[in-house]
Amino acid sequence: MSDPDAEAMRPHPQLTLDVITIFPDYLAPLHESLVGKAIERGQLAARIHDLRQWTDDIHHSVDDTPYGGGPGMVMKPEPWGRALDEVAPATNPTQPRLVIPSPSGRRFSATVAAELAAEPWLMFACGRYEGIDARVVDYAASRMTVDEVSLGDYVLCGGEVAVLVMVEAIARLLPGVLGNVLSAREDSFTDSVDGLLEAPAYTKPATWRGMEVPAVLLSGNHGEIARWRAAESQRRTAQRRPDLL
Ligand code: JD8
Repeated sequence: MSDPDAEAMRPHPQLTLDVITIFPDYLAPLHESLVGKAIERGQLAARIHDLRQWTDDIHHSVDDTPYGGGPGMVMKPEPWGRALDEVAPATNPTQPRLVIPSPSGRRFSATVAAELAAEPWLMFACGRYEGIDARVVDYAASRMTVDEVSLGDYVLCGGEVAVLVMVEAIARLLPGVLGNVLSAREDSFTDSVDGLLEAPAYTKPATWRGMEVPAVLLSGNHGEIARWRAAESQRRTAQRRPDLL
């Protein structure tokens, strides 16, 4: 983007993301596919920061042994404090919402994704090891809204993958990010529609390895197709996810 006119024509991003991590390369997938296209179009700004730039010792240490003993290491508070202060200066009246992936956080869902998609600025703090010194959350919360968010009840090694998941779920809710504006609303789990699983999808050829596409989908009868899909949604949900009914 070296053309100054093209730069001037670039729209302001609908959402700015700052991600702080000791593995910036882990976030490279953000530049692919739908999220990458949103960045190219200027709808989304994503800045990935290496936490080690805010270390002050020769070894660029980000972790230390836990007070009280126990296994593993804990992320030191000082680099995190400097990172927060530089990315979102305390004197700035505009503050991001801080999302900290954590197995003890509030469970991520379509509702949380929609809440985060409504914000102009999100900062993600990716922990590793046994997590981040707990005082960092309190320090950040004195200045900005902080959410600890969990993907689910299984153990990851750090917050990076959780950020990839959350950003993909958030970005597709931004107006104009998906090619088709309708498809975001109608997808499974948007909880806005009816909270059912989708009917199965088919494309050409109509016969493949002896298997036919359901005839109703080839009928051109849109009323009947809609009824068939609604019934399939109901049937599949009852079979696979009865908890949703
Ligand atoms: C952040 C460090 C690993 C956490 C010891 C090994 C989310 N659904 C989820 N499961 N796990 C995480 C998650 C795990 C993380 C970190 C998120 C930072 N770890 C640690 C404490 C116990 N393990 C997650 N979102």
